[in-house]
Amino acid sequence: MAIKPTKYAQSETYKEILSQGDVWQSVLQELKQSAYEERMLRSNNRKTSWVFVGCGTSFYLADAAATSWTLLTGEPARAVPGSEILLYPALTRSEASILRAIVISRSGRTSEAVRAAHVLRKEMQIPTIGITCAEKSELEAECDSTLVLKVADEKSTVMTRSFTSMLISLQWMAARRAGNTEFCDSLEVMATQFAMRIRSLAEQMEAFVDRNSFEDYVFLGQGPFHGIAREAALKVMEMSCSYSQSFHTLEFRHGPKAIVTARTALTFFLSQSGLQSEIEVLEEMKELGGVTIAVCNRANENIRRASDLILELNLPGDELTQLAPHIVPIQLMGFFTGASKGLNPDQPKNLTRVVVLD
Ligand code: F1P
Repeated sequence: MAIKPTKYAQSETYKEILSQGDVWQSVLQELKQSAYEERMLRSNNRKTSWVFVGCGTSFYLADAAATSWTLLTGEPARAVPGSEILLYPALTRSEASILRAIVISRSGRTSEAVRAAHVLRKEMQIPTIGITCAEKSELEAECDSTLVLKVADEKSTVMTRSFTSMLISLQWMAARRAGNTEFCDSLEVMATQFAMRIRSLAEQMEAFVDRNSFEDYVFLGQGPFHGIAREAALKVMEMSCSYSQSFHTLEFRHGPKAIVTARTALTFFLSQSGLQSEIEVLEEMKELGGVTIAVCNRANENIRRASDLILELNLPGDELTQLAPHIVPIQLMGFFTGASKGLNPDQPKNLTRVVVLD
């Protein structure tokens, strides 16, 4: 679907952000055709616990994937940055139950991720799965098996469609492991419908950033949406060099709300599971004078009253299928805010596409 003429049409990052609905559909088709998960995910009926590993955006992906995994399979799962496997291996080695590891890396070349896969598989004898967007990577050489999502790879330095595509793939694998084919089908419906929604969300966010500028950016989410809030904070930092933080929504009352002013943008990733409690925090921050942004599936009257901007996804299905779409409006916020500050989101300051250590 052609991009409407915009001053950003030449930007690889912008094009890749807008390509997500379409790319997700291709990723789900590839997963359906691949016998990948049969081999690696076959249930051994003994409670397995999972450790998800990554660095930077891939660590926050690990966070959202681990919480999704537990909600879909009932198996314990947690996210660990690659550096913790290397510097504090005892924290992982001590796990009593059967452990499996999933190491996430868009490039498959991030030193901490590749070395972590080696330690997990070779030194801890933990079966290790890799997931990446690059073929024949160093990570693949260190893992028992690797899922390669070539179609989701990107030229952009910051991770956008690779983040959402790898997250959706891990959710799909968790649902397959749990025998939940209905969830896999609803991911396909979500991807098709979101492809039709993404442009109006981009127009909404572009207009909002044109009208507003902020000193502080705060992102709030509970459960699986907390990993999304952490990634949102990183995206705005990476693309616009702004001061940005993330918290569990209800935790924001316990001190951090001290920073709220009219120059603070507070973005709420509203879940269906915790909606009422999360709306109470939204209303309280509005009363404190903050500028409030709600990213939700469907807005009700209370949300409309307490929000300066509402990004409504209007998608069918389980709230977990809407996890990846929730980050897209904030990828756009980071992009437009960076551009409004005269920065080039395609070449973010101080960043390289991969962190390779000696
Ligand atoms: C991870 C990562 C990116 C970050 C930057 C440096 O890369 O930290 O999240 O935006 O591009 O690399 P990878 O291990 O997923 O390739």
